[in-house]
Amino acid sequence: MALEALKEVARKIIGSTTVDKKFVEEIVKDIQRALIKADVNIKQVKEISETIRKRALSEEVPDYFDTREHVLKIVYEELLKGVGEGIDIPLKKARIMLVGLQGSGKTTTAVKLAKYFKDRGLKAAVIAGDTWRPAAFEQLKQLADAHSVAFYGYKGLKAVEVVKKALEVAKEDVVIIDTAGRHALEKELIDEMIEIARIANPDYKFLVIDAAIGQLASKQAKAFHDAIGINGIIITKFDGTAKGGGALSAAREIGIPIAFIGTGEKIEDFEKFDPASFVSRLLGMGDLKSLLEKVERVAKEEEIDAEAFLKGTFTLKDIYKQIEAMNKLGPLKKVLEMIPMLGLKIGDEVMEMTQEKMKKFKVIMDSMTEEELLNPKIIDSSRIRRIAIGSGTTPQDVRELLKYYETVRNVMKRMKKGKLPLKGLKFGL
Ligand SMILES: Nc1nc2c(ncn2[C@@H]2O[C@H](COP(=O)(O)OP(=O)(O)OP(=O)(O)O)[C@@H](O)[C@H]2O)c(=O)[nH]1
Ligand SMILES: [Mg+2]
Repeated sequence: MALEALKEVARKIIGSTTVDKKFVEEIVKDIQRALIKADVNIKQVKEISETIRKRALSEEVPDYFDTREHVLKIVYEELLKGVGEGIDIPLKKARIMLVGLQGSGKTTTAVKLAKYFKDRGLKAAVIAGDTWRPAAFEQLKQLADAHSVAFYGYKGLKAVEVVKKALEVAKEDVVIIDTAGRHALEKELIDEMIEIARIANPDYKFLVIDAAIGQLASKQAKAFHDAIGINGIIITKFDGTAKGGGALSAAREIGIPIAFIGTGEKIEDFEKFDPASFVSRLLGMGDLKSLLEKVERVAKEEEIDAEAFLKGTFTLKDIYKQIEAMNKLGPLKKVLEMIPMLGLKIGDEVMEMTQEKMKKFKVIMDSMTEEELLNPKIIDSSRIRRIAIGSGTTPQDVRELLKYYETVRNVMKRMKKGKLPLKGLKFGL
């Protein structure tokens, strides 16, 4: 898949040593290339890459990110804008009608959708509204049976009649209507579609689009939208094409949200379209969004501590809080894997050591008295020995903690304003 190249871009940003104008231009070119290859509409490619360039070159980097994190965040945010919206489908009673060109994946998707709702505790059924292709009835029935989804179909009736009759008897929460596909939109098909939509009055009319058609999706979606008013798009076969970006940008172009994505032939190969996690995955970053938010939140908490210090004291208690803030981010190793905080390049060994040390420091501080925590100056060698014994560590460990405290304290002392160079401090263990 061409969009895979975006993972490389993310890696390049993370691995960079200097983020200057030249580097930003290079990244922007890489992104352009990846999007064009993925068949994203050229106008959108320009828009996205221009905004990334402008922001990366002009925005001030906040304290709590380094330049690379900041650029990565910009790339993430602009791609997110670029993929368009998702749609929230409440888990309640609903009628869904599927339309689309021949072979786009409607019948398979009907059962995938039914299974999706079934897995979430609702009863689901499918209706065989394709009466044009002789094998359509059996195909849907077999798939439905195989996944214990209720099936309604009546041979010998016209599609409109089938839907009418089925809706009279179907008592399931979610009812999904499969319809006939054609090579192109013909009048007969359009009329039938309009009639089914009128009779069924669906809550959702989803257009099923094969990702492989790339940018042609736009024309297709417009035609269906004009005919019956689509309120969601399902992109299928995202697994098998390099052109997936085309359907994505078509959705954005005509302003219809993407509801689901089909990623394989199996019924399980189906997911709700969640723009944030979709883009995170494109960048190979796991759940980048919540991670970025966490870093920001925790960094802000620390900043408040810093203000307190600047007014008066900075004690071991602040170090304790700092360590706890780091712990809130989750396993340090994982965090560092995703976002290279502070520009530290640390190997596994050092990283484990660091986390170990954090734990040790905490244990040591747990063995101190309140007085010692608030006024570390009073800790002399006999106290150091007692604390070491109490915490099951060595006097050397205790000294190391005190030294770390002093270092941080000195850095902070040198600061004049309320802004904190959090970067150097957080993982400066
Ligand atoms: N790889 C892959 N194949 C898919 C996906 N969705 C559907 N297919 C395959 O695409 C082919 C066509 O799927 P159908 O569900 O029959 O498509 P349709 O739109 O109902 O086709 P018509 O009824 O003839 O218009 C089948 O071989 C499916 O297994 C998907 O997400 N990924
Ligand atoms: Mg079909």
